[in-house]
Amino acid sequence: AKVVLATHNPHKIAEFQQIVASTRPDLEVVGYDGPEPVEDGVTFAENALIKARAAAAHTGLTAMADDSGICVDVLGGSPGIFSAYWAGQKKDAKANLELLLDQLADIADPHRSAQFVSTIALVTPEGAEHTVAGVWPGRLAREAAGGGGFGYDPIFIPDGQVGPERSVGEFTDEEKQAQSHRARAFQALIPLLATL
Ligand code: ITT
Repeated sequence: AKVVLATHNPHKIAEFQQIVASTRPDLEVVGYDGPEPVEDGVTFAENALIKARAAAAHTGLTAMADDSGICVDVLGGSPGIFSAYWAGQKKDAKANLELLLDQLADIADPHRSAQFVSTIALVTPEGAEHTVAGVWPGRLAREAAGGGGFGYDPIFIPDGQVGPERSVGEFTDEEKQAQSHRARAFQALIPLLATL
């Protein structure tokens, strides 16, 4: 089967290609360079559906879209759906994570618990729609570490690590793709892909 991945974020394309290669190698994932719809939903699922619907309509193919972000408990789930442009419309990853660290600096929260969330929408050209979600629990580091991944990876420390704790920025691509929120959401999507 062939699925178009409705994203303009090259990091997401690379990550999905690795995740799919190790779990559903028969699935052909192609990129999307069509028009970008306005993401005016108020949940990850709504925004993922908006992106997947636009790509399915534009290409006539089954489309998959990821809407994702980091949700910080003490901030009531923010940045959440606003993660990509937390520090402004430029989508500057370094400015975003620095602002988030600044916001946490003045708050007494010893745990700094947070989670990465990925919601994947799957939309067929016939109009069938599904959404699935994956969550990666952890906490925010005090400072950025590592140059791997993208976005908030250098300040996110996943739970359940054996040995010295590292940020996702210090993970290898293989380590990240084996356990990320995106990989977890894709696992939940696999049974639905079987029907394609
Ligand atoms: P598309 O809408 O084109 O897919 P986008 O990057 O704008 O690209 P989102 O609106 O879903 O996508 O925003 C996701 C943001 O959440 C992303 O830009 C990062 O800031 C953050 N994020 C999501 N997944 C992440 C990950 O695996 N590692 C680090 N940060 C992540």
